[in-house]
Amino acid sequence: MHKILVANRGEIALRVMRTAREMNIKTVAVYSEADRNMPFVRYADEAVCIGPAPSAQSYLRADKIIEVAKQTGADAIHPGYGFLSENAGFSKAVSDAGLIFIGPSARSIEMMGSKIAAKQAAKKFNVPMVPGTEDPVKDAAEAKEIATRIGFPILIKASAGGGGKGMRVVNNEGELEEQMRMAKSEAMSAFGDDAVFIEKYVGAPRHIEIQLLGDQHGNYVYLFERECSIQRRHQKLIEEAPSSCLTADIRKAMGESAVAVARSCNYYGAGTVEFLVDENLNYYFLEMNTRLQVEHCVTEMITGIDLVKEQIKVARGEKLSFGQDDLKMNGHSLELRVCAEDPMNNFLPDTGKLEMYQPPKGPGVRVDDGYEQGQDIPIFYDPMIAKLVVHASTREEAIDRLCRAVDEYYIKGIQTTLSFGKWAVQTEPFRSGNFDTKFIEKYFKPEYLVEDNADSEAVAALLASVVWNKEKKPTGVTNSTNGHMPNWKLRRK
Ligand code: MV4
Repeated sequence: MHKILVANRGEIALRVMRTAREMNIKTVAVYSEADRNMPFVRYADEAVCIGPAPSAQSYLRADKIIEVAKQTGADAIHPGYGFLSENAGFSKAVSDAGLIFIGPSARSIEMMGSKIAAKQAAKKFNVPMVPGTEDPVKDAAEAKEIATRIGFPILIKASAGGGGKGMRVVNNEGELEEQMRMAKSEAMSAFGDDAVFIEKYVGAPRHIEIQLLGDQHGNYVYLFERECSIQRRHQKLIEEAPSSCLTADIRKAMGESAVAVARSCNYYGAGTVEFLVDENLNYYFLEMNTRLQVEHCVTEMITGIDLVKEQIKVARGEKLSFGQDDLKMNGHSLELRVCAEDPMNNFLPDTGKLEMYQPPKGPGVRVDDGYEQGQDIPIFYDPMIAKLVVHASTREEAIDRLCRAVDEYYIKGIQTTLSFGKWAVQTEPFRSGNFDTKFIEKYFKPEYLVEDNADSEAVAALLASVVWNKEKKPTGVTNSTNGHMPNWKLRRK
């Protein structure tokens, strides 16, 4: 493999290109008209504009992307996450064009894309599942039978859904008929497939996922878990590895179940198996994500494995160079997604210009970002602008390190989730490890960030004085800051 086309943008495009460069593989960026000045475009050895800003006219143009790969002499395509990464048709089209898709086969993507097919495959390997159905439920009468057997509340889920899309909670028999009808019609219009299935509703579960790697020769390893319970509207905000609630025995059992799910669809490449974990630490298979995930970095930090490098090696047909016993967890890692969203205002997207942008540095800090100072955050794409990842020997030290890094992180021009992250990791439930997917709903109030806001007013005042010193002040007056940034965070919270 000599040249990889990266069919993505922003931080993940850069992330993939960095590893390619370390492996002496050339890179091709494809970009939309909105992204011409982005760092990933400059970082690539070659870059080709593939269309206007909307994704449907650029990053989702499979035909165009494959054409550019051929024109530039790329021999492989890495899809990143989102966009075309879990599109079975794209995986197949790339292979049919004589190129290597750095990801799983079209068949694996297709099987795991159907939640019903995924459950049926996993069931043969005795993977634990929430009580419910592994077959499509045709109508309300059948749904009623199932609900009577497993008891309310239940969840109706779309087979073609996933990631929380197309789910409906049903609390009692009275709601059943209406919810079935709505679920099916929603599934039809969203996915073109009205197949639904039913599960017992697990009230306040944890969301824990297992990272795995498989090669094309049937070898598998699991790279332990990521705790992803801190999320909002099915968008994760904080992830960590390891989870503070698993025992070594449960970790091993979940790891082996995850590998069984991967085996059930002859999976190869990097993949993630999602589980729900209840308060008694029972775990249940939810779905498999057939891509490199946003939060893969926390796994890299605790295992020392470069997941993109392993993806590339597997795609080249190599055998995994390590086995399960070679893998050890080292220390603790936390990731905070830095999104252009306003946590004080219902996490609404906040677009605008990154007037100032200074990421944190120092021991145990990794920032995977996609923008730089002076750039506009386009409205066309995901609002995540960076991932702040820390690593330390213990969970407590990782929390302190994340807080320190948030203090150093300096962003002006847009609201971000940084203040939320610092608040969240310092709460008692987070510190004690006693939290679930209802964390934000249960504990968060926008007022809790007001103190941070007062702080940013102090920052604004200090900045004004810097500008005044540099630009407006009559000459002859001594300059106490020399135009450098003052110590702008006055106190630790
Ligand atoms: C569930 C559940 C409770 N019971 N299934 C949401 C994402 C999708 N992968 C599955 N999801 C859920 N499935 C049963 N049987 C609760 C959720 C869920 C959830 C799961 C993980 C992380 C956050 C969540 C937020 C709300 C609901």
